[in-house]
Amino acid sequence: MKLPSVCPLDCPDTCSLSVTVENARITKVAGSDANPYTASVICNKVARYYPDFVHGKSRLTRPLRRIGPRGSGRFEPIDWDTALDLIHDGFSRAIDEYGPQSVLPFNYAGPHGELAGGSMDRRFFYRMGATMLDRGPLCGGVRGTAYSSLFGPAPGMPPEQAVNSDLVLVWGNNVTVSNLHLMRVLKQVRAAGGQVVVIDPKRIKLAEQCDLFLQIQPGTDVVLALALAAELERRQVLDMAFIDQWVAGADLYLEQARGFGVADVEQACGLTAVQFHMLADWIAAARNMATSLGNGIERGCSGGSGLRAAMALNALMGQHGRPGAGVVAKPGSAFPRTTARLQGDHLKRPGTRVFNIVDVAEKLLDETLDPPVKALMIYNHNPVATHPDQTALLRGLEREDLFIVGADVVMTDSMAYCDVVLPAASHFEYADIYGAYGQTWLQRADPVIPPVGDSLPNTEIFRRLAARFGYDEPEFQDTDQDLMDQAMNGADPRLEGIAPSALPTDRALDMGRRDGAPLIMCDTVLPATPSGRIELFSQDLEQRFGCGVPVYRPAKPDLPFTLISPSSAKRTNTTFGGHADSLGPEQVEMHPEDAERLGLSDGERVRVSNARGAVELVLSVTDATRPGVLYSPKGTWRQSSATGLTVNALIPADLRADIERGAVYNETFVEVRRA
Ligand SMILES: Nc1nc2c(c(=O)[nH]1)N[C@H]1C(S)=C(S)[C@@H](COP(=O)(O)OP(=O)(O)OC[C@H]3O[C@@H](n4cnc5c(=O)[nH]c(N)nc54)[C@H](O)[C@@H]3O)O[C@H]1N2
Ligand SMILES: Nc1nc2c(c(=O)[nH]1)N[C@H]1C(S)=C(S)[C@@H](COP(=O)(O)OP(=O)(O)OC[C@H]3O[C@@H](n4cnc5c(=O)[nH]c(N)nc54)[C@H](O)[C@@H]3O)O[C@H]1N2
Ligand code: SF4
Ligand SMILES: [Mo]
Repeated sequence: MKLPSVCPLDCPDTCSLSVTVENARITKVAGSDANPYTASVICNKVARYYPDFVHGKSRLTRPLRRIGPRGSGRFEPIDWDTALDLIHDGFSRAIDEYGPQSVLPFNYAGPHGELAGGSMDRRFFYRMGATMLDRGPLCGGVRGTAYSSLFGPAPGMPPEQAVNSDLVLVWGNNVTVSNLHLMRVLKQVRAAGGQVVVIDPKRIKLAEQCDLFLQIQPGTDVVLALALAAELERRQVLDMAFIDQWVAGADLYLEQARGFGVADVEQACGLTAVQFHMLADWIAAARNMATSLGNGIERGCSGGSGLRAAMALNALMGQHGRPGAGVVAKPGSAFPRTTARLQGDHLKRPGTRVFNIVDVAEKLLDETLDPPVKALMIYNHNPVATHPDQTALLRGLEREDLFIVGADVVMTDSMAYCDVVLPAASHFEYADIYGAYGQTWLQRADPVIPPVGDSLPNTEIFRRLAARFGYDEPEFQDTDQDLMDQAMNGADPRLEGIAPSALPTDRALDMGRRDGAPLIMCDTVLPATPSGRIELFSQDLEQRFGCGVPVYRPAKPDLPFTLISPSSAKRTNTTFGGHADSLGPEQVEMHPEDAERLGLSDGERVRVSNARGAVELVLSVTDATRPGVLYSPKGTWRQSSATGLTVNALIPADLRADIERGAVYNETFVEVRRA
């Protein structure tokens, strides 16, 4: 039997799926054409690993109680009532002695369904008065604020629209790995004679199929983008009429840009003057330029500035207002989400403290924190494997006086630290409604199999927890169907009069239009900033972070190599990290010149280290990376490294991006020797 579903993983594409089910077991996962953007194509990892993720030996099927030391993975099964009692006891002990803010929900965005991602759980913790979490700094927060500082909360160009472009800048976006369906659009652009430029420290697959590849030094995008603005001004090719009408802060911006020139690009970015001028020529000549920015740039000390400066080029060149001219970004804000209603924002207690998610390890280890964190609930998240400064987080989780609850679909490095582990149902086992963050098609899915073992969907886990805590308000009585109807504005005409909970599962609905017209910035969509223009100077960022215009504040290297750790084709973050292809040591790529100097050869085990820790990896000698830059994909599990630590142990938590104090994964300085 083939049934429709949707991929819930943390991936911009949110594919529609066709799932083969035999005897209540998933035997095959393939793409479907319900979503015209993903059009029956899915990535290999989902096809290859999902059936085993759902039914394999790592799957959690019963609630568990820890019987061994933290991290040992020794547990005994218990029933749901016992689990709920233990959680009630643990949280109540903390609340009675230190107040509700001593409880911290520690969740990120594992499942991207609106219900599983954040609904009943948020209501539960808001009602409790637990400490709140600012989750953006782990991922996306820098890029999000960078975008809204220019455009406000308005959608950018949906990815399909870039077929109308004759120049596409793919900047810090590993398309074939993490944004697969943009490939089709880029192929169409090139087939029509357009050009694709890739700006990335690594020669990614797309770099071999593009017209110009700029292998930039990590963290220096802001230098390139500011110098381009100054060069284009010098050539007198800026679109002054567009700037007069649509742009605010261009004077202050250009004043900053004039401080950067081709010599800085050569020195900081490691690019040649020929490359720089070629890109300037192409930008000057483009009829419709689209800029597609991934998350690579945000994970550097000047990441927010790099993103803003890259986006500013379209504004200065008048590259908005036409199909195919603009910034491919924030299609997610096209969905008629009613998140405050779904998550019960009215239950928030004013004055409750908010932690930056990247600070959690530091908070757990801070003996002066008042109130201290005494109870934690980890769900939709595998922080041990994904946070910077892994050893600090592990030390925090080892605190014997800390009560830790976890909920996940599978046993993970983080679940191994919990006192009570709850088995979560996978999205194949519950109904949910799906927006997306990389495209504009609204989807819904019904369960395709019953819950495996005693697992329950997140919504039901928190409904039961609320009941156990005596929270009897109507917010905790809502069914999943009610929640779906509260997740989106059912009155939006694009829903065609269908209630969100009744949306078809074999067809996606297009949110990429307003009043029937395509989304075009400075035409059908207006900048939603205080000035109503694209703001190249941001008052807000000036006040909060001292960078009203983009600034270059690089980290100072204290070791010979810069390590970057972006997406892997084998995993989504850590998801599928327990499957065969990820069990062995991960690779680290090094340039042949560096390998020769160190006397290292391809395929041998190396130890990559700094003051924070050491990781064992397998050396891959390749000129796909720059001299001095190492590349090792994120998301490995601890078992993959002989040291029990992953690359995240090397990443500093005290180095932060210029805006939103975002995590800096890509300016990690390390040394390498034979293992
Ligand atoms: N070195 C390095 N580290 C990074 C990054 C980097 O670039 N380099 N990037 C960062 C980025 S981009 C991100 S987004 C973060 C991601 O960090 P995480 O959110 O920790 O990563 P995921 O692997 O997506 O973890 C999600 C977990 O949710 C679980 N899950 C899935 N569905 C459900 C459900 O319905 N219920 C429950 N209870 N659990 C569920 C999954 O099994 C998985 O264990 O990592 C960051 N870490
Ligand atoms: N297969 C797969 N897909 C994924 C994920 C995954 O883990 N695996 N993760 C998902 C998540 S949570 C996210 S947030 C997205 C992230 O996906 P992307 O937006 O693609 O982000 P990254 O993979 O972090 O990095 C993208 C590219 O930026 C480059 N890069 C690194 N540093 C710099 C820099 O300083 N400047 C420039 N110009 N480029 C740089 C990297 O080499 C990489 O090629 O992907 C999602 N999709
Ligand atoms: S991970 Fe991304 S590309 Fe792969 S099936 Fe899911 S949404 Fe599609
Ligand atoms: Mo992410």
